[in-house]
Amino acid sequence: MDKYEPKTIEPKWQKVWQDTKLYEVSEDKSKEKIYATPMLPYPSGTGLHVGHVRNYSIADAIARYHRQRGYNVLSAMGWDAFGLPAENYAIKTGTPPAKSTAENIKNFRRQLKRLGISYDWSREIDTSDPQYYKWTQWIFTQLFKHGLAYQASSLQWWCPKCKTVLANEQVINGKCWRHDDTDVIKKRTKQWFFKITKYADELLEAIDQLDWPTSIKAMQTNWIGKSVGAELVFKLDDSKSIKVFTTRPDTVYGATFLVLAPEHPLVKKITTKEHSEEVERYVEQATKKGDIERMDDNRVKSGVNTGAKAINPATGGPIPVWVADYVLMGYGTGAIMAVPANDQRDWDFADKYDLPVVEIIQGQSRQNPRSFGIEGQLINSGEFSGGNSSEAREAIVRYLKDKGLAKEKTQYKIRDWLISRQRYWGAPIPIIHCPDCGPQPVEDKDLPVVLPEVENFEPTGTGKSVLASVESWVNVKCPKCKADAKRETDTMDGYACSSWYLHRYTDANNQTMAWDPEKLNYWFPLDFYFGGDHVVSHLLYTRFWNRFFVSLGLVKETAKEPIGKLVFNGYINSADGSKMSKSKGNVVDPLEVIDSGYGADALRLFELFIGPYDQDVDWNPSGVPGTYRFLQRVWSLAAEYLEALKDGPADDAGASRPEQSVKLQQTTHRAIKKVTEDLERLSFNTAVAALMELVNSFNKLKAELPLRSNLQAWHENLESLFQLLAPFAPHITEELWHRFGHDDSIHISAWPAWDDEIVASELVTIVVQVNGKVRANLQLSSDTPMEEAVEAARNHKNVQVWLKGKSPAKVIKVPGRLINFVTR
Ligand code: ANZ
Ligand code: ZN
Ligand code: ZN
Repeated sequence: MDKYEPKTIEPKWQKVWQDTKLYEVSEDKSKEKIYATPMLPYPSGTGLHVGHVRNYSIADAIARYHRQRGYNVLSAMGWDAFGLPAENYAIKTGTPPAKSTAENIKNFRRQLKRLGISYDWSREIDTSDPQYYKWTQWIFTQLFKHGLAYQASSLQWWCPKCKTVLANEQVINGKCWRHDDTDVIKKRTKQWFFKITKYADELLEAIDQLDWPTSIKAMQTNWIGKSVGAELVFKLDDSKSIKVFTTRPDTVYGATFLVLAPEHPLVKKITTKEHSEEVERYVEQATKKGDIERMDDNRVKSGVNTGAKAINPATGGPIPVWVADYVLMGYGTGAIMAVPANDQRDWDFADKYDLPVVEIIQGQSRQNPRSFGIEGQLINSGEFSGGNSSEAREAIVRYLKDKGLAKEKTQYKIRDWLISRQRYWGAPIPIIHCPDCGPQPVEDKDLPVVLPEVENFEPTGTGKSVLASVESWVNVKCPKCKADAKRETDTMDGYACSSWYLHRYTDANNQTMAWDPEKLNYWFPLDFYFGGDHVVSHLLYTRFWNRFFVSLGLVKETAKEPIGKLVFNGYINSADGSKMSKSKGNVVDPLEVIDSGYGADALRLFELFIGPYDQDVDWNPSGVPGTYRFLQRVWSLAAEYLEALKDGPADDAGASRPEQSVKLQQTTHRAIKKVTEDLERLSFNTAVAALMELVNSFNKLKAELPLRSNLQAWHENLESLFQLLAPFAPHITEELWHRFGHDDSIHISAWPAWDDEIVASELVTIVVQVNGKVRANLQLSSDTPMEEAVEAARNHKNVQVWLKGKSPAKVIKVPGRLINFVTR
């Protein structure tokens, strides 16, 4: 047979699959569905690298495995096409983002098609296509009409390089997510928000039942950050009071001072004259620091006294009010009651500035080292002394509540989702500002609001996008009163577009609505979602929007959570462990690997073999040559079989060895069980290892069980191997499947089944003697009946030689151990 040549067979099958629409699906109610798709990529100028390929290989293995199992499988691809890099590239080169993006998409599509992934390409989406963002805008107007999209002025993160505001989720360790060398700063601007906080509790509650990795669930839980506590009131005088948020109202008797955030509006009003200069100076330098720095608990604390005093609502005594930057304005009320006896930060602060400490938990001061944040028996706490702190919590709040000095309060860390960007390359926010009617949503019939073409992409830096300078586009009539009005000139951040593409895939070509709920409800929720990023952004936003869609009746109640199993893969770093990036020139291009002759199958196989899918790994340049050699071994086995088949059955067909074919069958069944179970638990690397072992075993067995004398057995077992390998290496298996005589695709053939009895049965080695001399060893299943064993032993070639045509006078049998033919 010819040689294994991926470069001829891969394009051939890719074309056949496309021509026969093998992976295109519709809502076939007679079949069970699996919706399994990877996160859509941002089509960067760099193209795909082998890190992306890991994600797609994993996703495709799962999709193909289920397709072989008979499911109706939806897997699709699209482009998260809006975004800053295209715009920055336009600023540098003058190439319009629409043009460079289209080119990048073309490149990505070409790369992906060369990988032979089983997408339903008829559902491909492009978030920058007006036919798509028309519906992104429609969703915006729906959110607006339901009070879930609003404009507000607030201090927001701003990246000086991007010249735009950022969402909290886009600030990583105080830097811009796109510029890890650039500190973000706070700027006061008027921005658009989506009210994700309305769903905070629901989103939090549901995390528990998600079939997601624990670490990812914990990250979302912390991001939402629910704290149950109370708001306590500390009076300054008859007209002024300070509200604090605390999770430990039970420690209020130990609150020996208050601390305001430097930005707190009361700071100016309550600071006494003699402290004002010092306070002003402190506030000025404190507000320049980032929250990240300010939240660092290991930092030496600093602060200043305002000179003001407030009344502790529990003790009735006056306590000093300080200002310190470890209290953040953006959380709770921006003020705290300091309980140095039970809070480390407050302790450090009190220690430094010599402020009083009142013990409120029994025995705490005797502990060495002193412990903070603990519960225990209350002391110095008026009528609550003697009780347990956690049990007294509610009672203390009730007691203060009766005096009008407390209320229960639940606080969340999550903030509303900042969505507006002062950038060009995004979906225009479909709002018209009317001087009389205020902001009005663009009417459905006028959607999409198409992004106008411009010549100069440079952001103005004034806080407005370049769209503000396109007068013909900006000036419109108010949809309500028809007076002169102006369009909103901000665009939506790309995360809006990607919050509903999973919905769009289910009805990607619908021209009259975002999707037909009937179609969506067939596919939703996703059974598998594959990605390795966007934990507190996309994965949270999509959950939020989906709940909103449920409330509109666009998604069924039972799909409130849109994503079933989240398969969160690790990264692939370059061989030296550093991050792959264009600037470092260490990006491994999958096409280069494929074109160097190894092919997509070897690449994909290696991406799965490289290690447990959820761990970060370093690229190994000798990996693909290794999996390529493995595929060659598979090819050679098939070739040998096909040669043997051509030659016809061997003359010595009688030499066929049932005991060895039992072993062959058992080897295969064990591999089927192993690969299936590994796939079910997403252990791709061990599944591939099991296939490699299977091929090694076949090669060994071939010596004992010649192909030519056992055509039938080998045919069946080799086909099982192909079917098991098909989800990982779809081209070579398709080719061999057809060479073995099939007309239909292997990918819709079947998933091989195993027989537990065959898998479990023990093989025993039986020593065969002729006249007391060892002449053969037989491997038989332990439950082989003795007559069959004797028969097999007699038929063994070497035994026949020594029997010299005589029939034995006596047969000595030791079950499971020995057969001795005695001829004299
Ligand atoms: C008194 C107290 C005593 C506190 C004690 C803790 C332990 P989480 O769980 O993160 O919600 N706090 C409240 N607002 C703050 C702000 N704007 N900046 C910095 N710290 C703030 O934390 C709530 C606790 O963090 C609150 O409870 C408050 O300190 C502090 F033994 O109040 B606690
Ligand atoms: Zn930036
Ligand atoms: Zn109007």
